[in-house]
Amino acid sequence: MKISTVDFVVGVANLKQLPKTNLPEIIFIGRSNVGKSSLLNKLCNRKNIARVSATPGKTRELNYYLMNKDLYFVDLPGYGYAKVAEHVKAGWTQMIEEFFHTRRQIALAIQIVDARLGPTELDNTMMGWLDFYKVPFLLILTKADKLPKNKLIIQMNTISGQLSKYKHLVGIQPFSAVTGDGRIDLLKTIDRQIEEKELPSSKLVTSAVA
Ligand SMILES: Nc1nc2c(ncn2[C@@H]2O[C@H](COP(=O)(O)OP(=O)(O)O)[C@@H](O)[C@H]2O)c(=O)[nH]1
Ligand SMILES: [Mg+2]
Repeated sequence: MKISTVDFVVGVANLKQLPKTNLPEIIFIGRSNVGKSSLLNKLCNRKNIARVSATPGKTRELNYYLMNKDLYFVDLPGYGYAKVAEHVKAGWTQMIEEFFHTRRQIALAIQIVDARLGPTELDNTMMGWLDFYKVPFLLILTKADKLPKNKLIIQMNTISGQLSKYKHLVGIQPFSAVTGDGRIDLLKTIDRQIEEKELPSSKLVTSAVA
């Protein structure tokens, strides 16, 4: 995929505001400060597509970006920010779970974790939901530039062993927003998942014609 156009569409604070389209969606998930905005910007080769909030952890919106006029990148709110009130966290939790459960057009969820730390408890909770609701997901180890190559390989192997229980995990890939390493592979995985998502309906069309 070559990204030619990026248009911000809507910030969804309530699932009733979700765009009423069938375009495939790629969703980006991670705790605050993991490097989600940097990854999105690097992926799109833009300086600042991700809207920056003055108060970290305060934006509770799912930000929809229309890519090349034919798919959405969805930036989910970062979680794990300590200063967020419990009732706000609970409301958000419910909304995200319902989103995973009902949004059929999600082609891939990209779960972003720090390459040095691996998944935290909250990241594991998130991946547990994704797996439960049968959402295909990819684990990205970002800030990979902060680890020497051999350490990165060991980390990938260790984490891959820990995640073998998940049925809907499609892969584990390193990424760096500083060097751009992993960018092409990530775009390839996104392409592949969109193709797979579109297969069932194109099969239908073919058999209807035949
Ligand atoms: N070395 C390095 N630093 C990164 C990388 N990605 C993000 N950062 C830094 O991590 C901090 C948080 O990044 P940001 O993208 O704002 O995180 P977000 O809160 O998840 O959107 C910033 O200081 C970034 O410069 C990376 O791949 N490598
Ligand atoms: Mg951010």
